[in-house]
Amino acid sequence: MKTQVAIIGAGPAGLLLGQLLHTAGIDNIILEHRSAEHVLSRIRAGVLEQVALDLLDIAGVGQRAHAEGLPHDGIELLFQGQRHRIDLHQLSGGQRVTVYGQTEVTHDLMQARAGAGLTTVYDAKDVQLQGIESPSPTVHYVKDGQAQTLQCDFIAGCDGYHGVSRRTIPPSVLRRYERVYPFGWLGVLADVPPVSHELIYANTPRGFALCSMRSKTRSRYYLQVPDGTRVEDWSDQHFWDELRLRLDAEAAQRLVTGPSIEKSIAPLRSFVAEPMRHGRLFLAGDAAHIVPPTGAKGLNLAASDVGFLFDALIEHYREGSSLGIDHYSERCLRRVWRAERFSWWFTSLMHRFPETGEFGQKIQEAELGYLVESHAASTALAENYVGLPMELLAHARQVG
Ligand code: FAS
Ligand code: PHB
Repeated sequence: MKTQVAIIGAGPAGLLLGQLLHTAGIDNIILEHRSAEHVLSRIRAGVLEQVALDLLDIAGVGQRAHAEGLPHDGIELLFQGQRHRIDLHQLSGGQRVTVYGQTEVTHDLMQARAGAGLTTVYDAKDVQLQGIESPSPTVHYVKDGQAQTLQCDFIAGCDGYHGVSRRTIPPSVLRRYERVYPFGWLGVLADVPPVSHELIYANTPRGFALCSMRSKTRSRYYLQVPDGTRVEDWSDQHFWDELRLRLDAEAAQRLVTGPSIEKSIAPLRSFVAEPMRHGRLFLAGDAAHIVPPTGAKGLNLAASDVGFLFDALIEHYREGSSLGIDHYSERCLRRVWRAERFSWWFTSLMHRFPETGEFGQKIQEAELGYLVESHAASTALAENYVGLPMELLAHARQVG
């Protein structure tokens, strides 16, 4: 088989890139090593920045996100038993975020791709990338026991943190930056109405909690749990009881509980691999970077990487220019590191770090008290949370 762009991974990064390239008439094939059902079964991100919504619109798949997504103008910070609203819309000069689950984004992109008759090879095993430093790289894989080869001009490594793409960049070239946190997030999805119409981020001496949602009838809650916690040790009742202990009295009283439809633990880490391009291989999304989900940046960074790559590939194929390709890594990493900083800062502010003891808790409460009283500090939080401006996308916008 032959294509212009081989995309490794059918998560949000790979599917969004495939749909954007299709709108520009650039041929692409996606190789995914799991089934479509498995990809859709993963419960992950819940908050979209405007940039991500814009890219879904350019890809022609934004309709449901606009119709069913929940625009959010603010979030609440809970500490010392009190909730304080951060007016994102007012502080960011009119911007907002949209609550729309990653599962729905993935579903919409899968449906659009199938509708366009584009090729996605699911259950593609033993994917290997070769010749990434040559002008005609190849991808080898096994499908139904048969060895296959895909020839292409470029490879987009959208295969997440555990994928094969990043590992194909020579160790002498790749630089890794990482911080692993001593805790994870125990998440529960339940068909119960959200405790509040906006997200509540809680800093408590018992640990962090987050109250989020997927719709007006489906809620998503998270509790900070120590490293090594096993999900089987947490009954639904244990989860709801602990969540109540981390909420203020009004929210604890309003909380509606019910059976979990999904329960899992996500480890927290900050990670960046540089460069995000080597030869004809481009890394995008979790393949290149991981953020702790506190700042709701993971999915949104994947979208902005894809926006930069889409812009660069259009420029290459339409104008024969390599400017965007040559600057891809630098353009992505500038935005990646700012999101890494914000996610690290917000995680450091909101979570319990045993090693910093009572003094650390008091310092966090002092910073939170200053933050909610300071217009400057709240503005800094708001403009990072809604997403920093992204010098888009001259070529991309012409397509959309
Ligand atoms: P993904 O990991 O989503 O997709 C990569 C795809 O590549 C997968 O389908 C995988 O099966 C496939 N793949 C892997 N290796 C392959 C190979 N060798 N060959 C072919 N295919 C291969 N972000 C938030 O903003 N908020 C959250 O609350 C949040 N929660 C998260 C919880 C968990 C458990 C995890 C792991 C991440 C979470 N994230 C969250 C971040 C998450 O949303 C990512 O940012 C997002 O999935 C990134 O999308 P992709 O880059 O497409 O990577
Ligand atoms: C979610 O709804 O899954 C979610 C929302 C905000 C975050 C992280 C996760 O910061």
